[in-house]
Amino acid sequence: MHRRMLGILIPILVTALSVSAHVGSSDVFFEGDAGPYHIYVTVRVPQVIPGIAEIQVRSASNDVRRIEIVPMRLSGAGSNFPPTPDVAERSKQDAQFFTGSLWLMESGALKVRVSVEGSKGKGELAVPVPAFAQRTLPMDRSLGGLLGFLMVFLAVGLVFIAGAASREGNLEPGETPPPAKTRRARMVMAITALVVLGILFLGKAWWGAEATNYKRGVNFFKPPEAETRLEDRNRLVISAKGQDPEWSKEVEMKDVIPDHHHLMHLFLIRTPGMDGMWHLHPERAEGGAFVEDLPNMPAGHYQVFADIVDKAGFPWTLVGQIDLPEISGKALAGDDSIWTGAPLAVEANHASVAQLAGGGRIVWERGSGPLAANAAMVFEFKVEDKEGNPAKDLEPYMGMAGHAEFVSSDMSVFAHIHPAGSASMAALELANGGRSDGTAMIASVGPGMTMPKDTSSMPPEVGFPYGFPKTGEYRIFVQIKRAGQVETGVFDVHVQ
Ligand SMILES: [Cu+2]
Repeated sequence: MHRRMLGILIPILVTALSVSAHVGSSDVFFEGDAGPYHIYVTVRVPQVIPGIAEIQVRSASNDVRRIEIVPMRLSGAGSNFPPTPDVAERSKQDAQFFTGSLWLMESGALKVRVSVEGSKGKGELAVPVPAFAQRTLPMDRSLGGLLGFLMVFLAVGLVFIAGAASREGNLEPGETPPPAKTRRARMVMAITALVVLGILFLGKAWWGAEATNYKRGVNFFKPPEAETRLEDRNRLVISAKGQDPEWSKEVEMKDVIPDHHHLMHLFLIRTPGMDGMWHLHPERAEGGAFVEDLPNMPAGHYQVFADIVDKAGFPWTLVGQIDLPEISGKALAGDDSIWTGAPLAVEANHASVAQLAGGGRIVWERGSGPLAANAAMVFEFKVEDKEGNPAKDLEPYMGMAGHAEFVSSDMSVFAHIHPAGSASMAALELANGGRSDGTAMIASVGPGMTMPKDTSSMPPEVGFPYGFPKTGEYRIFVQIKRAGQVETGVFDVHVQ
């Protein structure tokens, strides 16, 4: 938790949004098991902090009686002592759908604990919710006008009341105040006016200091800059620079924690057109910078997104851009992957089949109808082999059935999603009281996240809970592993 920031994030005139390790994608989507119950959770984070988060829980089965929700700190003090939970309300139209509202009182790495009760007993899980103020909202004009009027009315009123009290306070009814009292009353009014002006001045200074602090808090939580440079022909060096000077003191690169096997997940997307995507895993060098020896890459302009998780479990995405010359680099290894292909095609955006480089394909079971912004859904994909049969050679890729990146054409939205949803695996682990590399709890979280010893039992389907944050054109990169080879399927969509 960024304790010092908590102190200065006193919310005045602000709106707040919560974001995961993502850019421009504020809601939290989650799929997992609360004991015997499989549930889908969406957290729509408040416009103001303190503010009200809207929670939606859908149960996959019809045997749930009661759901309780409560917000807590993700880890550390406070994460073990929840306030009294709220009971989520069951929808009258849909008995498996529950909704509730929760006050989020502070910024930082939070979680929402969901307790489920039903015919199979009780179950519980926690959804990480990184909450922070995103911008400052100007005061509503009519409210400002009203408050201004009241301020003038009260200030002037106070001066006149003080004057009247001193002039006429101990007169008989009907008696005219003597000139000496009138003079003294003028004096009292002048002094009162000075005192009132002094109070107003101090108030303005206090207000200004709070507003400045808040603005700094807003900057603190903006996506940090990925500063990149090329060394020795193909060595990319990445360091992070926060939007607020305090950031690098609070979030130290030497303390970031691994998230599904890696300290950093680096995405280089060739722009415009998004006709190439490199998903790499830089190593941390001395001093906290990250380095990656790049593979072969064509010259071009690249958008940089780099996911890290700080030691408190708060996910950050560093954002940057770099122009690269043609690079002849090292061979791909480990979990690194590359996709190159046709540029984003807005016209033909309803294709639901993506050919894979290895000969198979990924079919998106998207149903018909347009895609709407702000609708939570599960994106389900089926992997087929060359013959069109369900693929039998799927393997876990970095501990999971798949990874998906949802990227808008203008680069304002970037979301790295897993079968368990939008939370980082490391935060999920912290939220549920485990260790901090996201892979230990994989057996207990959600379908598609199990890591069977016998790879022949990996199912050919993978699903990702997510919702587009706004309208526009998006490219979805779906990444899976088949027979030791990472494959990427690409889908272009228009979101209404
Ligand atoms: Cu991933």
